[in-house]
Amino acid sequence: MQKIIHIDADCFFAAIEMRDDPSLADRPFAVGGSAEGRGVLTTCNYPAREYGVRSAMPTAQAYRLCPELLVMPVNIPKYRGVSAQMLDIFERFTDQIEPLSLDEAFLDVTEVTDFAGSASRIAEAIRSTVRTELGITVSAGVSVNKFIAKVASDWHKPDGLKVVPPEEVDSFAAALGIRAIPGVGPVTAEKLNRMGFKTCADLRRADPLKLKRRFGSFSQTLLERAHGQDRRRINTQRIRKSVSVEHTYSNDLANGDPCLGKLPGLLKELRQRIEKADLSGRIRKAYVKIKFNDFSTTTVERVGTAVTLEDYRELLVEGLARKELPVRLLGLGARLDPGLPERYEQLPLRIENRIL
Ligand code: TTP
Ligand code: MG
Repeated sequence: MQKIIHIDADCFFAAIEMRDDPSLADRPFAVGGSAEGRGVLTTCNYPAREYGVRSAMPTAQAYRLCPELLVMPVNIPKYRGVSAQMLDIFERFTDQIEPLSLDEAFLDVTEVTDFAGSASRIAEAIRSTVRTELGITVSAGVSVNKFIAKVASDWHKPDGLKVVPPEEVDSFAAALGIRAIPGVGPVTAEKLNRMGFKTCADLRRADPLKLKRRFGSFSQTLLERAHGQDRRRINTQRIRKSVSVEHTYSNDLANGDPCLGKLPGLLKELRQRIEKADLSGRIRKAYVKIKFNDFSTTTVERVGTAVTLEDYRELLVEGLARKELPVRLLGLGARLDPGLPERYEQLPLRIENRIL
């Protein structure tokens, strides 16, 4: 059985601004574009939520609901920094991390032996570490799969922990409204409502064939979630750990100068990739990979924050000396500081498009 923790920061952007200016904490406060510029709010603190102010709401509308609302401009680089710090903290507990957005991640702690392997205790330790080191609060959900853990993290928000132990998953899921199922938006919910299904318990009684005719392959997911089941694993691939280029040569290269001669071209390509993905600030190591014509592979690496021809030349010379064989493949790469995962880096851009 899996042990999954879902972490989601509380009013993330607003929490960071409140940390940096505590006078904001007790008054309704939001982060977003200006009303004059027809801006939209990214988020707001909990006092503002009492007035009905919400994420993605036009700022002008928010002022109508709450005239004393204070709106601060968005500072994405600052929030990205805190996001990376959160990720660093998670990594002290497990390497099985799947970030979903700037303030949200799944952690698989099934194999963790610290804290007597207790996922609840790990979640509490993470929450308190984030609070002490970063000055913001996160809520956590703990359960046997992603679906239930994610629903649970919302349960006692803000600054809450909800654990759904294995024996309670069935009844916990039964009571959920169908909108709790990821992928069920307003349109699907309306269709399901018209078929008489409002809760997961209702959905369990559905005729699978009818459901299939209506929703195709999604019907399987619907039924699984209705029973509190979710077989999806943690996807750790989203954290980019390196950037590289490599070439397999149609004719093996003689071990020596012909290989060194390929370096400038490969390095040019690598630099283009680094630039395109905006990764230059995250380089921690340079490495060279060599595959000899006996198909054995070797890599040589060294610490460095820049990718220089001189470094790669030295690494390549060192690697080539390991075997006196012709070379099939050459690769150049840079290992990255975990920083922010790729998908994640795109998120603020999407947000910027939407609100600014
Ligand atoms: P959320 O986790 O959805 O919201 P939140 O952290 O502000 O509040 P909660 O306590 O309910 O979790 O989103 C994280 C951040 O992403 C949020 O602080 C601001 C940004 N965001 C937007 O820019 N636009 C949006 O529409 C949403 C929902 C969030
Ligand atoms: Mg959040």
